[in-house]
Amino acid sequence: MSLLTTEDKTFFKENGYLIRHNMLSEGQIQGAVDTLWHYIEADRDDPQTWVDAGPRSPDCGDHPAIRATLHETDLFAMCRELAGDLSDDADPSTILVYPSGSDEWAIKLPHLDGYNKSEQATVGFTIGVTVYLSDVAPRGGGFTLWPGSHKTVAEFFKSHSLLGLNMHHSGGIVERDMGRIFNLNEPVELVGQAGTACIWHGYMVHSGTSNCSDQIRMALVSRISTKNWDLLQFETPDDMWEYWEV
Ligand SMILES: O=C(O)CCC(=O)C(=O)O
Repeated sequence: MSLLTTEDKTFFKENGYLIRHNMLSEGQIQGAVDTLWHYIEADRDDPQTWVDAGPRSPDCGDHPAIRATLHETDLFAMCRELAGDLSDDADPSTILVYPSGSDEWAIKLPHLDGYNKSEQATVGFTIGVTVYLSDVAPRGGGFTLWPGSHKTVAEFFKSHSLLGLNMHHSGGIVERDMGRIFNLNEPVELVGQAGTACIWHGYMVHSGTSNCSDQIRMALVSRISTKNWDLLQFETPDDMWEYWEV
């Protein structure tokens, strides 16, 4: 049985993302959060120590409790309904946004994600999944994306090299400021309770934001490629959906 309706698929094609709530069980949230707390350099019982704490990306994506949030939920199957046959070796990355301790909220620079760390960069995967392990209120460090930018980017790459954008020095980020290249419309900030997920196109321009709340923004981000990625990664077909299921 399909998990996504025709309307879901049409929305995804048009806007480049889908938001779903309640994608994780209580046990899955608890298991993943407990895993993250092994790495967080702060006192779990003392929220004051969470301000500007670290690390941002604990290295535990291959932990069973973290992997389960993608592979033992409907999220991976939903991605396949959109993008076709996907490689199932993707581990989620952890991205924690700690409370800043300030009321001044800011959206970071809009970017694309890349797949290598060399000087030359290219867009690195087919479809992304961001899932929250904590409740995220507006201005609480939410994942932010620019609806429709996947289509602008696809159009751009028809006449520009996929290797032509700048790789940001920290790696993994292609062209740190996409707003320099495109006119971007109003962004959407992902808010919702733990278990809220956003599935997004690999060409989606997106960003992080600062966290004015008193909670740690806990998210897992999976970047998943089609099984035949080696053959398709430099393809820029006239119809951007040619190799997709939608
Ligand atoms: O969710 C966030 O805080 C930012 C995520 C991001 O920029 C990324 O996954 O590349």
